[in-house]
Amino acid sequence: MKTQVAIIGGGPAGLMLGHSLRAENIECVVLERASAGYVLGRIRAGVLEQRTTDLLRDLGLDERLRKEGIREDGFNLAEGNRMIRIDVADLTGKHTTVYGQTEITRDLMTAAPERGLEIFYEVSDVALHDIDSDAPFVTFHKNGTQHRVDCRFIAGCDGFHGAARRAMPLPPDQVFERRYPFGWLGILADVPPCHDEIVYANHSRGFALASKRSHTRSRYYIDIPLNQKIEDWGDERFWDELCLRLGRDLAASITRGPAIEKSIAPLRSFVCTAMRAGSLFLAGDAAHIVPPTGAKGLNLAASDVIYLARGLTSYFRYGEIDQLAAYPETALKRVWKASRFSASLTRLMHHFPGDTAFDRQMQRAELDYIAGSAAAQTAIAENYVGLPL
Ligand code: RFL
Ligand code: PHB
Repeated sequence: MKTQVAIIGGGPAGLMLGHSLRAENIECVVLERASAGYVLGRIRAGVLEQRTTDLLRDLGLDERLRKEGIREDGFNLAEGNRMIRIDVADLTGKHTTVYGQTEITRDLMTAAPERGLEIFYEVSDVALHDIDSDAPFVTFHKNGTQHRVDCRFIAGCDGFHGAARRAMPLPPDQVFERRYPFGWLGILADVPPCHDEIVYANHSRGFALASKRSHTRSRYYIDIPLNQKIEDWGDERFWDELCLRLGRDLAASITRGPAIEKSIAPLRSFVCTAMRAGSLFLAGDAAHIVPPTGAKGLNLAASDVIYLARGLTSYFRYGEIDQLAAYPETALKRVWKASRFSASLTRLMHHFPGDTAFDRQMQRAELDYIAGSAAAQTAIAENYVGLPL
């Protein structure tokens, strides 16, 4: 088959890009390794920056988001029994929205047929060819048959473990990485949230996060060492530990219930500054990973998509390559700032093995400073709500 843009990966980045291109009448196909059900079963992001919800509004894909998304005007940093509220709305004039990544993905999948966005699920052996030329192509298998997609550009939206980045020549000086010595153990439970806004907690026992998906569905995380497994964490052990880490007052508001999902996500900061090689462009987690502290990953995927769709539109509509050529530089500015914010919030709210009493005092002093400084709170709020494009 022949198309203008072959998109590899049908997660949020691939689907948002596909819809953005179809809105400009650009032909594209999406190739996704997993089944639609599997993609929807992955519980991940929950907090959307205003720029991300604006993108979905501009695409006319926010009907359910407007009804079911929960507006959040602030969030909290907790330490022991003290809570520092960051009044995001007051400090920035903007807000975030709680709406699950699963729900966005479902909305984008549902609207695909009516917008002429073709998605091939359960494809295997995706391989990229001739990316150095103006006529690259992608091959893949589906139901035992090999297919070939000829195109002008390939968009690698296939996440951190995908095929696209591996198809690029990657000099070591274009890869930047930090691995963290812990992961987040997350559970989803059909119980009312313990607080009406998100709480990030730094307790002497470790990190905890209280979030939600709706007024009746909670999402909680604690950090655990990388050598621990899900089987080590029965529901009751998780709830006990969460209550200890969130402090007395929040613990009193926690409703326990069976976990309907439980997973571990290792934390990593990763930036591949080669976001383009010839006719191949990377977007979303394929190009960068941030630790989830600060909720930037999905939002960065959305901003990449906005920049990349603009560049591709300018190329296909006016034959201009400049905006597309500037994509890596433009996108990376935002990526590095979000990486900095996520890494610094991770440092502030977690205990690292080997931390000394001095390191602990530094965290306390920083939290004290934030508690008493409108300037510090503004800096956090503007990063959390999303820096301008
Ligand atoms: P995805 O979601 O990984 O999608 C990539 C898709 O590509 C497919 N794929 C392939 N398809 C074809 N051929 C191949 N060879 C392929 N290899 C892979 C995969 O099956 C998949 O469907 O990347 P994308 O689209 O770039 O989206 C990125 C986001 O998923 C990610 O950044 C966020 O989930 C990060 N994140 C959060 N981001 C936020 O903005 N706010 C949050 O509150 C937030 N919370 C989180 C998070 C990530 C977490 N984990 C699990 C890492 C919380 C957690 C716990
Ligand atoms: C979530 O609701 O899953 C969530 C919220 C905030 C984060 C990360 C994840 O920083």
